[in-house]
Amino acid sequence: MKPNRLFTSMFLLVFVALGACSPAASLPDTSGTSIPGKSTQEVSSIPTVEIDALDFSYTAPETLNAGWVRVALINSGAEDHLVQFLRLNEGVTMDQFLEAFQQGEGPALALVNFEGGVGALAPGGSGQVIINLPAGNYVILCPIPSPDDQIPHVAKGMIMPLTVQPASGPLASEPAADLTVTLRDFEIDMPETMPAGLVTIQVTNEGPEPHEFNILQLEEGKTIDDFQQFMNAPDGPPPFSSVGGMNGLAGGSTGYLEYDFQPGTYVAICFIPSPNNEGSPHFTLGMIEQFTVASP
Ligand SMILES: [Cu+2]
Repeated sequence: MKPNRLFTSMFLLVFVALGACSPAASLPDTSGTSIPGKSTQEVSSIPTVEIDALDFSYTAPETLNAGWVRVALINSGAEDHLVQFLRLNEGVTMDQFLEAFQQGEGPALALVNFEGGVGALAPGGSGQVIINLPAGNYVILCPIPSPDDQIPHVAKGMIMPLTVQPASGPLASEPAADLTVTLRDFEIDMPETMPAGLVTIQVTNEGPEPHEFNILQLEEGKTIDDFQQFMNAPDGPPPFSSVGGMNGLAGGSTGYLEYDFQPGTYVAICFIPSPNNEGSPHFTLGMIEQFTVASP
């Protein structure tokens, strides 16, 4: 190829690329304006990190900046997945964490701080949360067991180290919320009905144990009793599907769940085990609520 020909091709490429981009670029930026009373600038100034969940690994950046960050998870796998951010305690290495994990969930969780994440999503699902990450060494992982062999995904490779470096430049401000959900040992304090459509929910954990606000959508006509029955004695397909939520937050911390509610019946639930109660999951101790989303 002659030099002038190359130049022409490059020019054409750039021209075509610009042409393809300009219609989108000239559209007004509508991101964040669908929530009344919310400042667009505030929403758009929070950086977004995209994480892809696969069977059984993550595609995610290795480094993030400290501060408020929007975590957008897509489940590209064939099983349910979530992403939990765990900050390793000062001086704890990933290897030490993995070693502790061999001894059980309890010893491993004693070495980390729960920093939130996106709750369990069915295959093809997506969800997003806004969490405030302090600088430090992290792991992200999925503890969900496979339905066929009951082996947790984390043991199949669904764990990844991640570094959160001290922020440089201005910090994004904390988002504004439309609704509040409060978690504590052992209850979920929340409205009995949620509005249809896009809402930002402030999720605060008053502790002392770590808690999560995971959301399950019940099949048409099913109730929380059907859910309980299934958990006690699984028989046939589950009467619910996993539709995201806020994953584990340490006691005393707050995160935000950006959620687009469809009409239906739901269960809010915390699956985190309690070390003070023989490892019983929190929902068996009271952290489970049914709620509805009415048609708009
Ligand atoms: Cu809990």
